[in-house]
Amino acid sequence: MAAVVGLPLATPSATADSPVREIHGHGKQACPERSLCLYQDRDFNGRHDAPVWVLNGHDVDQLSKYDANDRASSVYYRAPFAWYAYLCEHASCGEGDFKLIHGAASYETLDGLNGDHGTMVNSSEKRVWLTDSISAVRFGSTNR
Ligand SMILES: [Ca+2]
Repeated sequence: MAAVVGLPLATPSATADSPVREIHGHGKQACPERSLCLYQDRDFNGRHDAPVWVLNGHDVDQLSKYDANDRASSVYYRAPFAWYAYLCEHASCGEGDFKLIHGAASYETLDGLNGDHGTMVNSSEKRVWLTDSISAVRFGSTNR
């Protein structure tokens, strides 16, 4: 299987050109295919509808632009396993904690995950607590 390196993971269309759109819902089934979904609350918003920020595969250096900074508490990446993304503590994925996730992965909490600290080219493994902390998401290769 070919690796996806440095390319958008979804083809933008005229009606879906924003890298982030906010929907309301709960459960993993609320996440559209080929999307990375950031849920406001734990356990994919539990049993109640709440904000879900849907990312379409384009890097987002500042979730604050979409009123989504430091707000996500669970994540589902509804995509093939070969796709991957970095959840970052700080804007532009600068120095700080981050977590590499693969397509099909889901995390009902973002607390105490095995992640990394540093920059994406120079980091060391550590446990990360990313609940209400994610500020940026990068997709694809680190070689960009
Ligand atoms: Ca943050």
